[in-house]
Amino acid sequence: MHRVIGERAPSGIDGELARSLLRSMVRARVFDERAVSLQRRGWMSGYPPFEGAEASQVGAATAMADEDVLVPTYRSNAMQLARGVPMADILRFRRGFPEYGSGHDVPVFPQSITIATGIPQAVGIGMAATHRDTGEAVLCYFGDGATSEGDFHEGLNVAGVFDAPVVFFCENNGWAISTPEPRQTASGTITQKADAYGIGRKRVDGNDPIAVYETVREALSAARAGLPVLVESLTHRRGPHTTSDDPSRYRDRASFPEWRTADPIERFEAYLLSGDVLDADLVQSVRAAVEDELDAAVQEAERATRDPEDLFEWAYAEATPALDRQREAIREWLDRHDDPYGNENQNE
Ligand SMILES: Cc1ncc(C[n+]2csc(CCOP(=O)(O)OP(=O)(O)O)c2C)c(N)n1
Ligand SMILES: [Mg+2]
Repeated sequence: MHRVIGERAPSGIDGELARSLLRSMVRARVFDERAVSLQRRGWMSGYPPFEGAEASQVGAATAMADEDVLVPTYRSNAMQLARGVPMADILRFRRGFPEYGSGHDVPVFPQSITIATGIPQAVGIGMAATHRDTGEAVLCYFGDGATSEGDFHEGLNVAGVFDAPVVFFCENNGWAISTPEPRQTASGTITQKADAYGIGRKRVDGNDPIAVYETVREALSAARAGLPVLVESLTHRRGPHTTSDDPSRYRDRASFPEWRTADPIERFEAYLLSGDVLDADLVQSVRAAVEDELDAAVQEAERATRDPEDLFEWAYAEATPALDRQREAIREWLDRHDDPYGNENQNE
């Protein structure tokens, strides 16, 4: 029997919004788990899990207006998912086929893997929106480690001077690979750096999706009105940096407070159950539906195959003589071998 559930979560937030945040968090978690297991069987060469950051990323993504632009990194796949980027696109990108997209219309830039490069780009995107008077704001995602890069300081400085409509969303997960937060900066907080550049600042419990949602919503509306904001979302990386990393070599979880390392999904589910806005089986039923969605997305992503000559396609408008020679050498080599890359049975 279906229980009638309340319309308002304990915080006063709309019940449907609270349930939708939880659904997106669970969907992201299941995606993350599947991606790790796909990597473990060699389906893709590496994967950076976001486990532990679901509330931070889903809360922030849900606060964005449809036209707002996301500037993501390799870690922020939960944000792309919550914004509506198809799973198959993310999987294809991670498998090495970034050019095979579905053609979705979510305003999201390619993930930057080079730390902090998205920050000045986001400021440029925001300034262009102001110049064209199109009204969108930009949410630029990056990690605690990015705040030690020159790009961070240059970007915030220019944003402050030109009132760029940008929210700088720093997800402080406590680690930059093996560098812990206290070795990243001697500042008391990351957000206080905003004062130096004359922009707004806000620190939030990144494991509380409602708090992140409300903080980012306010920050985006301040940004639209000409005040860029630096938001620091405090959470914790529960997994390794990437599937190539062994955090047991360096990590000391006990040095973080319990609220920071808590599982955001368990915590939010318990909270909503206590407020009587949730059916007890919601998480299980979302999990089952997402497993099916993933089966289809993996099959779709597997359909992308590469012509070895693509290697020569995406860097130069006109090939150089050296590239022409290399392309010819590969053609000859391919002619001498049947199915040299094992494409015929690569998905078995
Ligand atoms: C400019 C640059 N320097 C170094 C690296 C290598 N690198 C990859 S991830 C990373 C740590 C980034 O930490 P943080 O910004 O906290 O993001 P997180 O991985 O925790 O999401 C580093 C140093 C890089 N990708 N780009
Ligand atoms: Mg980090």
